Amino acid sequence: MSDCLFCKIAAGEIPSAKVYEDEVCLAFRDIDPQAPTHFLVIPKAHIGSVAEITPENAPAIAHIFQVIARTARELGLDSYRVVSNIGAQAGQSVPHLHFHVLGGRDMTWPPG
Ligand code: DGP
Repeated sequence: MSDCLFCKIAAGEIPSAKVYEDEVCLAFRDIDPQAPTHFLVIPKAHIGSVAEITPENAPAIAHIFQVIARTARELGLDSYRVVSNIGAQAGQSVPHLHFHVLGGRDMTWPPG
């Protein structure tokens, strides 16, 4: 999508602090980190949110979770949280599917 922030980051049109990249997805550090380690993993193809996961794009999502596990391990995390906000009420501010990966501090539950 031409006016999508994360599509532009995926295409390299807007710079990001990349921690992993392949043909399917990109992982980069969140601009407003909420934990000592906080990165986002996005599909390069535009998907609006978890609510738009389908049988057709599900292989990319499975791949992204493998990337999350491997990248978290490589960044030294052995305990971390994976979050995806869906819709404005849940706090989604960028309408391109992204998984937050947060670690390096104690977490509370339930999230606010
Ligand atoms: P959410 O609120 O769940 O949609 O998360 C969006 C996240 O994206 C938020 O934690 C801040 C981050 N973010 C927004 N704009 C940029 C940007 O231009 N670069 C980077 N690296 N992160 C961004």
